[in-house]
Order: sequence, then C-alpha cells, then structure tokens
Amino acid sequence: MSEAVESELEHFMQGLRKRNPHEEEFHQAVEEVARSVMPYYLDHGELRDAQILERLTEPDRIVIFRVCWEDDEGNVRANRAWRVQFNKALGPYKGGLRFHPTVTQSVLKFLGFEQIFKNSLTGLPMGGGKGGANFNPKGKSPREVMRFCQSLMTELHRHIGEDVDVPAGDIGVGGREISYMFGQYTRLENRWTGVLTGKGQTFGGSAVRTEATGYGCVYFCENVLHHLGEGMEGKRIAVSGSGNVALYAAEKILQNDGVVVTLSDSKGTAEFKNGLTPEQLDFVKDLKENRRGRISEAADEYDDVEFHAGKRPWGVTCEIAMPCATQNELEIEGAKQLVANGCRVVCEGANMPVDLEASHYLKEHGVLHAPGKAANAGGVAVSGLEQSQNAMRLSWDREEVDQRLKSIMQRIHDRCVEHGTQGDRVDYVDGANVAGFEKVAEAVLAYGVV
Ligand code: NDP
Ligand code: 2IT
Repeated sequence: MSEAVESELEHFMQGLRKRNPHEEEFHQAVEEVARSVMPYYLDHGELRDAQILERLTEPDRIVIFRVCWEDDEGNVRANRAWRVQFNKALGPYKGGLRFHPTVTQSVLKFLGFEQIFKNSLTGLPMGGGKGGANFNPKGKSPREVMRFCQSLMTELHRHIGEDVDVPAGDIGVGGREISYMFGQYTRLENRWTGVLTGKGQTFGGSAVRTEATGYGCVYFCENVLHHLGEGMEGKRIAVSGSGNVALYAAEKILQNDGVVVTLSDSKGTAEFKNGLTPEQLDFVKDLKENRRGRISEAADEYDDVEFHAGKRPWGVTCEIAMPCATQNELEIEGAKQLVANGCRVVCEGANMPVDLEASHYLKEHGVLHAPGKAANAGGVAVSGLEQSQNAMRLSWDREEVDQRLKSIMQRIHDRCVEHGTQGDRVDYVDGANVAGFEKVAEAVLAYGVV
C-alpha cells in the first residue's frame, strides 16, 4: 500500500474512532473494508466527492429498546435490544438477530456493516442490517424464551416489514425463536407476510435454509480448492463451534469426503482422532439441536474423541481451518499454530472470526483467507430466496434451492477472484470487499445526496 493511501486510511480511521468511541468491533470491521477499498476509492474521485465511505459507515438508524419479560419464578426481567438498520441502497434491510450476553451496540454495528457487503455479493436485492439482545438463552425454559421473543417483537414489529426490514437468525436464534417471533408478528399485525426468514417449512420457510450457511461455506471452500486445482477429498479440516453453521459445515464436508478433525464450543475443543464419523455427527447434532449438552460429552461417549478443555481447535494439525463460532476466535497465537502445522486455507463460516493481526499473519505466510462476508453468505442468500418464494406464494423443492445456493456461492467466489487476483495469488479479503463495495457505492452515488 502506498504511503498516500496509508495516510488517507489513517485519517479516515481516526475520524471514525472519534465519532464511534469504545466500539472496537465496529472499528475492526470498518478498518478491514477501508484497507481493501481505499485504493479504489481514491481512484474514483466521484465517490470521494460524494463522501461515500463516510456515508456508508454511518447507519441509517439504530432502534434501541427495552424488553421486559417474566421468568418462570415470576421475577420481572429487563434486557436491552437493538435493530441496526445500516444501509438500504440495494433493498430492504436484511440480517439476523443475535441473542447472547456479549451483544453490544458495537457488535451489532460491525455485523450490520459487514452485512451490507455480504448481501451485495449475493447478487440479491437486499440491504444490510442486524439486531439482537443481550439476552442469554442458556438455561432458560422454552416458555421463558417464548415470552422473551414475544416481548421483543411487541416493539420490533413497528420497525420491520417485508419491504422494510426482514430479520432472521444468528447466534442464539434458530427456528424455534424465529417461529415465536413470527407468531407474535402475525398476531399483532393480523396479516401473514414474509417478514422474517428461517421460518418452519410448513409456514413459509425455505428448504435448505437451516443448512445453508454451513453448506454454502463448504461450497465456497470447494471453489477455492478447485481454483488451486485440488479437491476436498481426504483434506483435514478443523471446524470450530458446534451450532447451526458448524454442524452443517461438518455434514457437507463429510458428504464431500473431507475429514473433520475438530468441533468446539465455548468450553473447549473435541478432537476426532480418526475423523468425525456420520454417527458421531448425529450424536453431536442431537446434543446441540435438542439443547441437551456440551461438546465434551462426545469424548465421554467415544474412545477416539479427546476433549481439550478451554482450548480452541487451532493447535490440531489441519490443511483447512473453518472457524464457525464467533468473532475474534482466531487470534495471532492460533494463526501461528495453523501456519506451523501446514494449514493453507482459512474459510470463515462465522462473522469476523479472524482478528486483524491474525489476518495479516496468515496473508504474510501465504495462507488463503476467505472472509465471512463471502464464505458465509449462503445463509442470507437462501434467506433472500425465502423472501422471493414468500412474495410469489410458492415454494421450491430442496434440489432447486440447493442448486441456486451452489451457483450463488460459485458466483461470489468468481467475483472475489476477479477483484482480488494479485499476481499469481487471490487475496479473497480484498476481492470480497472491493466487489461488495463497488455495487453499493454505485447505488448510493446514483441516489444523490440522501
Ligand atoms: P449458534 O448459536 O447455533 O452456535 C454458536 C456456536 O458458537 C456454539 O457452538 C457456541 O458455543 C459458539 N460460541 C458462541 N459465542 C461464543 C463465544 N463468545 N466464545 C466461544 N464460542 C462461542 O450460532 P450460529 O451457528 O448460527 O452462528 C455462528 C457464527 O456464524 C456467528 O458468527 C454468526 O454470526 C455466523 N453466521 C450465522 C449465520 C446463520 O445463518 N445462522 C449466517 C452467517 C453467519 P456455546 O454453545 O458454548 O455458546
Ligand atoms: O450473518 C448472517 O448473514 C446471518 N446471520 C443470516 C442473515 C439472514 O438474514 O439470513
């Protein structure tokens, strides 16, 4: 990067940090995008004159509200919830809702900001948004979760709509929570409309939405490997997490004859010494999807599974790492372990799982790094297909949706190659950022000063 570009970047980031104090995750997400797009931005005087980067880093609006509910003992509880409506240049706001005690405005702003470019990459008409609450679903009864979801929707319903803002799931929000929220929305509005995605398939949900993020991430990874003239067969893949994204990534890896060597949760990592088997995957799915237990129980059940308490997966030898849990779960130490053990590809199922220092280290050491906004876009892409099916009042079968998902992931890969090829290598981070940004910037410019 030239000195002039570096100094513009620093000037821009100083302003952003000043305008958004204490929002470290948001600063991190913006810096990654700004670093990639700054040369393009400076080359396009019309974008700069229109202050496109400054405008794109300011959300359209953020709705913040209190969510009161009663627990099973009759105690009154209060949480805080947000909906960050970041940018609607390409379509209605679209993005998930996260329920986790670590949710803050900074986390939701980083997620909403990334979502703008991810949604742009899918090629579907979706703007960027994100929301959630600092509610911890762990240890709550189904009725407590239901009351929380209903209370949250009692406020949120006035801010969303099929042509306005269409939320979906994320950490702590799956089919059960979407159904409770959808039930409350239809009750309050007295109309049935595709206002949320990730619904049950009997009431407007799309085939393959549950699997889409994990499957899509593996499709993206296959494209990366094919571009190198290789395949997934026999490759050792370290997956982190054991939630929605991790489990369906693992399922698709097994279908492609890859070898899953780890799964994890916030308590530690399960190492599958002989590779995860389909039976072991079913065991973990049952544990997690029925909220019965922790990943450590796989080690209690099977002799060839070892549990590493308090450890992340990155010390286990692999050729591919697929972080599918949460932000900043792969830091410099993990990056060094991966490089030392011969890892060549990092493909992000989670949002921003690799921090900036680790990302630079991977790049310096020749590891291909596919960022979440490209590699995990399969989830929101199938959400977009769910919106289309709802609008047309029809539903496509599994094969049709899966085929569309594959084509979308391939197109995103090819756009990253087109915009990120540098000499004989592809910088997937730059490619995704520039390709995603270009389209949104063009739309914002076309709208005039609004
Ligand atoms: P789930 O709630 O289904 O699973 C989350 C997994 O990550 C669990 O294994 C959880 O472990 C682990 N985890 C969560 N927070 C932390 C933390 N602070 N430290 C360590 N481990 C943690 O969520 P999803 O699988 O849906 O989401 C995973 C990632 O994928 C997130 O980054 C999300 O934003 C991203 N994503 C999700 C999409 C979707 O469609 N669901 C689409 C695109 C991206 P534990 O149970 O111990 O908390
Ligand atoms: O981060 C993401 O892309 C999601 N959580 C999915 C969003 C969606 O609207 O399906």
